[in-house]
Amino acid sequence: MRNFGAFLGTALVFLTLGLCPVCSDLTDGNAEYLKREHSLMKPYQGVGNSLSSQWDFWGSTLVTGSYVRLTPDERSKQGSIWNTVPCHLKDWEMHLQFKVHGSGKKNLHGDGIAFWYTKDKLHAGPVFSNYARFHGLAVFIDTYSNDDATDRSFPYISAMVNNGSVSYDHGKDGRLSELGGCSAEIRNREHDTYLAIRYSKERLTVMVDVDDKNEWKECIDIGGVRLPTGYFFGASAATGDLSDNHDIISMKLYQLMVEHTPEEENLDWTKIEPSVSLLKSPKDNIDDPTGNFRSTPLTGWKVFLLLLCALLGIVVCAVVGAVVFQKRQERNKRFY
Ligand SMILES: *[C@@H]1O[C@H](CO)[C@@H](O)[C@H](O)[C@H]1NC(C)=O
Ligand SMILES: [Ca+2]
Repeated sequence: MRNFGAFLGTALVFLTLGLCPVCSDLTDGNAEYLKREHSLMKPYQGVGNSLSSQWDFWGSTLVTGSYVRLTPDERSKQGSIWNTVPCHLKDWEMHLQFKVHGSGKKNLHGDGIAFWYTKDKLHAGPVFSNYARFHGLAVFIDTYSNDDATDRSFPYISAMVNNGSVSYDHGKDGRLSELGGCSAEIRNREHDTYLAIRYSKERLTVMVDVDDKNEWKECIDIGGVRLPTGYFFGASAATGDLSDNHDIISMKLYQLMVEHTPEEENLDWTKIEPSVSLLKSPKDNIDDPTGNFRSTPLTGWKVFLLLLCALLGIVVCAVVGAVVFQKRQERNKRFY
């Protein structure tokens, strides 16, 4: 039996080792790498339409001491906020703290918030109040299902990379151009809701933290994404016949310390065309019934954890089996 104990102990050590890279997966608000010139934080000093301002705002956007309201809970409002400093970091992670709330009942509210990393800023249009043929990255927090035929649950978070050739289709909730997505209950929550968007080494990862558990849950994770440096961060929101308050509490940008090869360093990163090399075309996207975490491959540690769980299961069965066998033998001895 001692051997089983030792085996179990070893397995637990491996389990802990296996989990550690997961714990430290995302930047843990390390202030050292916080980039103030790309961050928007209370009390929002330097927000406004002055020459020295690092953030411009447009439309219905209202800046108070505790939030930046892109739209109020009123019909036909459009608002946005844009970082005026182009981002020259190759590897970054944006933490967006937001709040979507309003008096509308279930499914009678809209339209949501979009996060942007694009060539142009303050370019108004029909996509959550921004330009539809944008260059760069968009992450949509879509609270209203425009497509009647949809089987997915809203609010729905999705990502899109565009080189200006494709128009986001609002009537289809952008389904034809999306790279991946997940459903998330983000509306009228009592606690804080967060979205993390990480771009590093051609990999785009979107995580959500909306259940007040202080942990990131994976929403989108895709490779082969190419984005240039020198684009602008922004956020925008719009209301139509239905409405909501769309508030940004903070946008915190962290620099990720990542090594690049000399060849990569010598590239002119400002000349990169936004693109995605997918194994499948985004148009082939079909929903899985849960609408969750699709197109997410099993990464190394997940496979490892699965194997480990299987192993632990076998160990537990073996231990229980051995104990039962021993007990039975003792009982048998007493009988004979
Ligand atoms: C833009 O993307 C489309 C497909 O999404 C592609 O066919 C086209 O070549 C791209 N244009 C440039 C300039 O990269
Ligand atoms: Ca929609």
